[in-house]
Amino acid sequence: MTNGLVIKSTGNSITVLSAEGEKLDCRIKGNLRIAGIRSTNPVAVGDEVTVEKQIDGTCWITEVLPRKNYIIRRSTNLSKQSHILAANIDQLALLVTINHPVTSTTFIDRMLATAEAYRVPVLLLFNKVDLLDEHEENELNELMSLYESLDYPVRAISARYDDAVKLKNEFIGKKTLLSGNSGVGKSTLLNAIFGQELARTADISSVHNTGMHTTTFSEMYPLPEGGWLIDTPGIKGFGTLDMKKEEVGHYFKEIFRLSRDCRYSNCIHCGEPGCAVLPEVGKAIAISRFDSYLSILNDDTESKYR
Ligand SMILES: Nc1nc2c(ncn2[C@@H]2O[C@H](COP(=O)(O)OP(=O)(O)OP(=O)(O)O)[C@@H](O)[C@H]2O)c(=O)[nH]1
Ligand SMILES: [Mg+2]
Ligand SMILES: [Zn+2]
Repeated sequence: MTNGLVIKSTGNSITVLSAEGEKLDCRIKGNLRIAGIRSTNPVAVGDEVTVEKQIDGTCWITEVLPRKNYIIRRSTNLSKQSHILAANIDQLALLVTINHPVTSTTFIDRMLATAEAYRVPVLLLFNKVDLLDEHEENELNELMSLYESLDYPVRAISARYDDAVKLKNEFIGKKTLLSGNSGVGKSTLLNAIFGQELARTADISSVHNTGMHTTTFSEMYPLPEGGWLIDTPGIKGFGTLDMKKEEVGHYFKEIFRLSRDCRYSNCIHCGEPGCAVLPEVGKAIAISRFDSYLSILNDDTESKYR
């Protein structure tokens, strides 16, 4: 028996880095169950696990140690199946592109709300700024000041070019999950930070192909200076967690702040008397943020966002 860290998970095969520094190819014991979570992957990258080594060399994961946190997603809102992107992370680096592909504000806000729910700090990285025309640059500036005003650290970068190296300090000593839509440049950023082609990235010629995932499994890479970067497949749809309606507003910082002055403690800010939030939409609350809030609140169809 040994303890280890799950550093790669492709679905059927799981790589565990043992406490002794050995990489073990592991399988999951059929009766392994994690209390309370129904997911397609009971073991995720970032998990601390116990491994049992058979005499014939086969390694079985027999236990997943309690998680500090995890980022989970449901592939669609209607499906009950969820997938754990990573566990025990210190930071979520959310890559966003204004164009090629377009990242919707709904997607950004859903990710932010999820991170808030698990109290995971977020670093917002606006990538591919080299591609922006004047109009898109204005959009970038608007979004950057919006999220800055909400106290999220934001950066504008071009991962394909060298300035990503300047970001390295943000990652040292932490387990960071790289996340965002497919094609936003997660693997490109990872390679830039490490200064070598560790992860496969999309061909330059296929930048405009949407719907194709280049990274198909999660893997974590150790930084020589300490810390880990976790590359994940791009997220398309993003189902929400099982939040109670009156809870959703807790994960939008500015809505939460104002909601303390609502007359009713279970106010969902949809026209209740004495609501302190609704009158501030378009003023202290950006319309795009309130739209995202409403989209989570009314999460019964799955077509509204990507
Ligand atoms: N112009 C420009 N292209 C970039 C930049 N960053 C990444 N790209 C390109 O965008 C494409 C997609 O990059 P990837 O790193 O494969 O994207 P990904 O987020 O890992 O995508 P998935 O693995 O499918 O989730 C590649 O052709 C990259 O070269 C950038 O800063 N500027
Ligand atoms: Mg990738
Ligand atoms: Zn209210």
